[in-house]
Amino acid sequence: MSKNNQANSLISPHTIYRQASFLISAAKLNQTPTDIGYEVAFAGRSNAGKSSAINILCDQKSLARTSKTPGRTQLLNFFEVDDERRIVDLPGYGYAKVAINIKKDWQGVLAQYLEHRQCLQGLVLMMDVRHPLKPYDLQMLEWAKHIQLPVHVLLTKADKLKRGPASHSLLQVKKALAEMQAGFTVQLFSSLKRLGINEAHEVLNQWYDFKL
Ligand SMILES: Nc1nc2c(ncn2[C@@H]2O[C@H](COP(=O)(O)OP(=O)(O)OP(=O)(O)O)[C@@H](O)[C@H]2O)c(=O)[nH]1
Ligand SMILES: [Mg+2]
Repeated sequence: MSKNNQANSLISPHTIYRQASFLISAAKLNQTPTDIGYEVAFAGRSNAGKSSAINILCDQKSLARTSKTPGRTQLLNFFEVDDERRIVDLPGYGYAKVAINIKKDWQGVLAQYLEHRQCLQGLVLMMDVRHPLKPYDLQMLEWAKHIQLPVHVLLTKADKLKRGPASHSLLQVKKALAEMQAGFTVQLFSSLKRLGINEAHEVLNQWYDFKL
């Protein structure tokens, strides 16, 4: 029985994602894996918690590199979940201190990847729960709508807010997404407290076409 058939019939989401392993880092599009199967990309402002979210969703400590220094992830980092399914950790956008030519370069690569990648099923967009919907986030959402790319927003670092303010932020983002009429979804998430893992797995499972 192939790995995928096993995944489809027996294994829980936690077990599937736990198998994820690093595949390749790409600085240019011609370094990316062959454009087949299913990919889900993780994007968001620098320091939003993208790499931490990938680690927690895959129940691994250091699959994706995390850092206190914003702008750490400077390449498209590919992780394989199984032979057909990949996670992509994208470089954070909106980090001012990166040299302008490097910044333009990445953003060009990022834009091309998002627009032209056939196997891309959806975008997990991370925003710090304390300050969501910054101009770059709005641009990303508008653009995803334009290219008809499904988006699921993780409001990260939810542990930094009490329940009331966190719910308020969630509602605010829900409203903004509803107004966009693109079917985008949102949830609270905390890598530190392991909050929102099942909800995020459900979205990933659908995008990866896992029938669990
Ligand atoms: N309190 C708290 N801190 C978090 C959480 N997730 C990430 N962090 C911290 O936020 C910082 C940035 O996390 P990363 O996961 O490296 O963020 P990133 O979006 O991948 O950053 P870049 O790759 O630099 O764009 C690190 O110091 C993490 O420890 C969380 O859920 N709660
Ligand atoms: Mg990162």
